[in-house]
Amino acid sequence: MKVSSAEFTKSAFNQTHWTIDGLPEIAFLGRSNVGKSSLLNSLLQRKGLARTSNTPGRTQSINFFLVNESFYFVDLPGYGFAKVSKAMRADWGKMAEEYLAERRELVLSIQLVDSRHKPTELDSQLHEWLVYHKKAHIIVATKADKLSNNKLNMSLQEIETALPESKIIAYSAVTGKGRDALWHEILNSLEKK
Ligand SMILES: Nc1nc2c(ncn2[C@@H]2O[C@H](COP(=O)(O)OP(=O)(O)OP(=O)(O)O)[C@@H](O)[C@H]2O)c(=O)[nH]1
Ligand SMILES: [Mg+2]
Repeated sequence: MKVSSAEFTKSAFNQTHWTIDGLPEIAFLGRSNVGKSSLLNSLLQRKGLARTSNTPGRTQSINFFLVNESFYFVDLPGYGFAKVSKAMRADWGKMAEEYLAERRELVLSIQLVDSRHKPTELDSQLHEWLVYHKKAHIIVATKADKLSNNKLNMSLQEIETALPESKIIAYSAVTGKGRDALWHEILNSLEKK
């Protein structure tokens, strides 16, 4: 995929801030620190476009990035980092669930899970929500460079058991592993629009 332009458009803290040009959107979802912003930068091959950090909870708003002037990547805040984790109904819930439930422009949700760990309870809840509401989605297992091939394969099986019936792609923002496969899925969902 040739990315000829990619730019930050805006941060949204509520629905009135969402973009209004009707272009299709691909959303990145997952717990804090799982690698959402890194994945977005890696796909676009733009270092530092979406801010990344070791501090969980870095991305607090819904951030829109316009790609090739034809669709948006949408970076959602990470969930499950606040100690007061009243599940998805807490802060994350309000903003993100409203977006997921109501956003017509959304053509694909990319759910990120850490390839080194079993999916968490919140990962499962989000996944069940996506399946139940029949939202087009795909699972990306991040930080694949941190595991041997053998361990990665075992981990992918665990993820498949925990989050069944969804396509899973292993990804590394460091090596670019999974980049072509994920772009393929993204372009497919944009065509279906
Ligand atoms: N080795 C490795 N590190 C990664 C990868 N992706 C992300 N990281 C690291 O993981 C940390 C968190 O990455 P972010 O992209 O900021 O995570 P995020 O999901 O956007 O986090 P929040 O915005 O806080 O929700 C950073 O230190 C990244 O450098 C990867 O594929 N491989
Ligand atoms: Mg982020």
